[in-house]
Amino acid sequence: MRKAFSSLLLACALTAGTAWGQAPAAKPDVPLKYGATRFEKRQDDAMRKFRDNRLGAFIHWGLYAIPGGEWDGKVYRGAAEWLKSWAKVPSAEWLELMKQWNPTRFDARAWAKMMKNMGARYVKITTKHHEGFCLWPSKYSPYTVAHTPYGKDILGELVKAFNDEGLDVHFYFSVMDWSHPDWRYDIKTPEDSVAFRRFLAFTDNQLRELATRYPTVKDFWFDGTWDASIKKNAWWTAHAETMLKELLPGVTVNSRLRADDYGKRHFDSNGHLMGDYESGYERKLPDPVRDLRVTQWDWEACMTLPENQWGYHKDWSLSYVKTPVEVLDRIVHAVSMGGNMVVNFGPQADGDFRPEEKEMAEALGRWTARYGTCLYGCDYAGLPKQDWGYYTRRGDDVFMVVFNRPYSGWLTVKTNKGQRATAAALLDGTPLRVVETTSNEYNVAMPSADPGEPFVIRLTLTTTGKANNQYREALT
Ligand code: FHN
Repeated sequence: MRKAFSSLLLACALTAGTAWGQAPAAKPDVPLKYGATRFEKRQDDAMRKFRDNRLGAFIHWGLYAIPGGEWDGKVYRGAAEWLKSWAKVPSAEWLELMKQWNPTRFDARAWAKMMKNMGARYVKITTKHHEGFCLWPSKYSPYTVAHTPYGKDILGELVKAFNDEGLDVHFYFSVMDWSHPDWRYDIKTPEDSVAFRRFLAFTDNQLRELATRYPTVKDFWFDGTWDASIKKNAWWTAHAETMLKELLPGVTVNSRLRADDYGKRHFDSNGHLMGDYESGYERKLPDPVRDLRVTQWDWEACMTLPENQWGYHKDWSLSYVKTPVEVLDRIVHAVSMGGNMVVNFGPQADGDFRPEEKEMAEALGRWTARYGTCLYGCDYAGLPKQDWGYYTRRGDDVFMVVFNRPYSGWLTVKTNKGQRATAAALLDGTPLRVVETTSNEYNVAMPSADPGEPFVIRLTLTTTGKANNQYREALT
């Protein structure tokens, strides 16, 4: 069935390119049963919405929020959601934390307002992280919110609250599950094989349960898929993607889920992206000059505020914490290269957010309220990167997002052959001088009053004769 489905998609793409709107980039040379099912970006409405949203919030919330990085009086510097592993806590002991799960200050509507005000268009929620604790009352696991003092369906409350605010909800799901006796890191014996089959059946049940209980979910973001056990069961990664897409037409799935017949992850053995978007940019971003190839596919990056804390850690002094401008820089950087950015939050065990996270959300919100037009629905502009910041583009609107003020007071713009920069203005319409300095090179004047924050200029480009995007062509 799966093979037939893949062949059908391949046939569609190879003929008029009708299914996906574009012709394939290359003919596969390694025959694969579980490789990519398309060679170009998905162009349907659901995928466009995913892409246009551009800015998301990530929420890592689980039992690890209770110890907050400390076990038996020792504070561990590593990621708080991995504390069970750092402190070598047996699962049975770790899961005892469920008895303390009672987030009395949890208010899903307040969370939704906070993310909305920040300018996030979607929220990715950890339904289940590596520890195995489920934020929904799964009937397939004893380790869920249903069996805690709190008792209520947290995921359900969040989905409703976020959707009520007009935010899309994406589900983070860790396939690796430390609470399950049948989880295996590798398959070395026939017994491993049998146990892991049971584990995959359990995982299917949970995924089906999530998709049917919360049918407004727009995306499944898989994690914990890097072990040999999964790579040796590539069929399952292809099956899980197909199953979710049959249950929820339009749903998007990240590349991290997928492995091909040879255990190759994200990109198959023919170099084609698996899943709908690339999800390897975690706490890092592609180089804006050297890595322009990423503009050819959809991708989403995610980032932490401290160096590497996703779940709540009580001591943020242990690593550098980014400033709002540094976070904004990364958001705009991603969009300027055709990617999405998800900013992580790790709520406290009581259900509230730490003050630093609230302040960050507010600071980002003040900026997105003024300048968000340079993010939503925007894409790679096809212009060479300049030191002052980043370009983004939506249709004919090109935005210059200025982070660094040049001493000269002029912002250099280099255009493609056949393209002229004819006007520039602040978003409130205040015009800025544009001076042609040499062929395809212009200076745009800084505003007379420095906005005192990263700001946005709308640039008008006029095409003269045959425009030629040499930066795009250099990619192929
Ligand atoms: O191990 C996890 C980590 O805790 C966190 O969830 C991140 C988020 O992208 N994913 C894994 C590491 O890649």
